[in-house]
Amino acid sequence: MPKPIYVLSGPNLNLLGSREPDIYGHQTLDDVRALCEARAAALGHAIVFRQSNHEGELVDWIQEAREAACALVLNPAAYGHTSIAILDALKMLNVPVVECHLSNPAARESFRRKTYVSLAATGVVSGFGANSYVLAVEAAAGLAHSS
Ligand code: CA2
Repeated sequence: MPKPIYVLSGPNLNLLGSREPDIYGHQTLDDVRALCEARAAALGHAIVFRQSNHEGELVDWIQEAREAACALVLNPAAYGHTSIAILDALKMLNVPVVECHLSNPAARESFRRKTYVSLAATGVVSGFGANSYVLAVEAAAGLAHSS
């Protein structure tokens, strides 16, 4: 079994499914976890799936992924638009990074159009609701195999 794919989610995503379903869908983060686990297992991978509302905790987990993960899927949520600390942590990572968003930030308010995370990501999946995570896990597994 290869090292797991880390799937990390940022602030407020613990409340997914409880509001703004027109933008983010009706599925909860537990639903997303189940979808990711199933897709990863079909591809021969385990996942480590975590969410935090705290920037420093996300930085700690990204640092942990340096040794423990074969690839990282990250939905940084609002921290993607603000956090140079997360960008710096990602730059120290030696495994592929797939940035993931439920919505399509490029089609929303102007302040969502820039994400610092994109500067360190191998690629970005956005706009497909919960399926963005599944597609990102697929991409991460493919990148892990080829790296
Ligand atoms: O589309 C995404 O996945 C975002 O990363 C979600 C962030 C937003 O700041 C980014 O621009 C795009 C917001 C997450 C809010 O979490 C929710 C909590 C409850 C219900 C829905 C979303």
